[in-house]
Amino acid sequence: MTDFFKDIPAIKYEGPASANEFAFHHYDPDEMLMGKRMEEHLRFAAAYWHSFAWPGGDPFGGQTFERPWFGETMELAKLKADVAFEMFDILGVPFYCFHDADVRPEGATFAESKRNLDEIVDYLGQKQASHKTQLLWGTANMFSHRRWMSGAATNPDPDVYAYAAATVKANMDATHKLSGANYVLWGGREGYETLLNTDLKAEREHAGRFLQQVVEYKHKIGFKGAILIEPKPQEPSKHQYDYDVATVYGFLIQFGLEKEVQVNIEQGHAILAGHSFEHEIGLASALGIFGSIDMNRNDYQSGWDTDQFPNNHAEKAVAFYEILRAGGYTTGGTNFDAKVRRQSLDPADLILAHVGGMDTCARALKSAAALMADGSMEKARDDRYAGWQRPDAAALLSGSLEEAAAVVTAKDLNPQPVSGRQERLENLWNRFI
Ligand code: XLS
Ligand code: NI
Ligand code: NI
Repeated sequence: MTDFFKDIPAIKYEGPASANEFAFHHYDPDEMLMGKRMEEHLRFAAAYWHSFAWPGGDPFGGQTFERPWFGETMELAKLKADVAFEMFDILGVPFYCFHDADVRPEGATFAESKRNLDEIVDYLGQKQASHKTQLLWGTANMFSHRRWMSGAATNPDPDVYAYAAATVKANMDATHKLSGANYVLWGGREGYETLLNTDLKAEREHAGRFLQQVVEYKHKIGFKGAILIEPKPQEPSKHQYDYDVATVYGFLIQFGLEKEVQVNIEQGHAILAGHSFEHEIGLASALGIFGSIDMNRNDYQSGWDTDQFPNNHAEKAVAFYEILRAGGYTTGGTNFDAKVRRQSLDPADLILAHVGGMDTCARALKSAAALMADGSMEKARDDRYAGWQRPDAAALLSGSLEEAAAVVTAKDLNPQPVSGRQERLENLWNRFI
């Protein structure tokens, strides 16, 4: 045991009436909802990078956190892993996620970085064997080091493409070895700063071939997890190629990957793309590519991906309703890709940020499940589309445009608009929040 979280107890469910800060007020892992334990619905994951690798910098100032594991040695990387698993134990989270750069020191050469990764993967494997927390997903950091500044798979330099291939291969091997449930690709630098120096067509094609190679390799090594793309419109690139769910779907279709790859949807990224979180989830589900969630919000004033813990259960309830409508997660989960603010220096801040996020999601899920059980919302939706159950309606879709047009004269159609009942449905929602 390290002494980083000393005096912080394991967090238990005490119910909404408890005034104990170090307790869950809404998240009861064993509570049954729609025939499933809450823990299995939510599948919470903690993110290694924000809690253990981020130094607390912003564009105007550097490091604010002083953590005993900061530094680029294997010994410190192991201390970091020890503390990380202590946090996972305190929270009781079933999963965690990491990038290579979060868990191992960068080496002077690729071979050295790879050796460091292999060594820490063995260490993490031992941790997983003796703790509850398992790997939701692994990923490669191909955005921080200066070699990636002009892209990874979309870099104008083919040597960087090769380096990206070696990096992703190493990370897929690591994720496979640790029995990860998914492998994520977020293309922060897969985009451009200015079209003046960019061959957009070539870059997209290279990204498409790269993703095909990732899928080929997944099958070759027998990795059973899902490959997930995490859409984001911009930041750090001015324009990112995997802008949003709809853009990613078009890209997958172009490269024949729509049955192979799903999406990891981040709340803050959805907002940056000008969508709601629930829109992105609902669309991914409609397209058959819903995979997993990064549950972190932006500050709505700043227009940046500020990666804050969720604290508005009413807002998240609508998102969880879409997840329930999609049938819930299969390999995916609710990953807190979220960080405490740079003034939140205390170990307790790290723990309580997660407790608040978990409670927010639990409360949202309970509202969503209650609304689903009530059935009025789905009944209203079914009623609105009931006309499409008629045989003559089905014939409109199976026939031609002229046949559909002819119905108007044959039946002397003059359709009358009906209310969309939005406010009544909003009122219905509010009864469950
Ligand atoms: C950045 C992304 C990143 C991915 C993993 O905005 O959210 O953290 O989740 O590379
Ligand atoms: Ni993310
Ligand atoms: Ni993000």
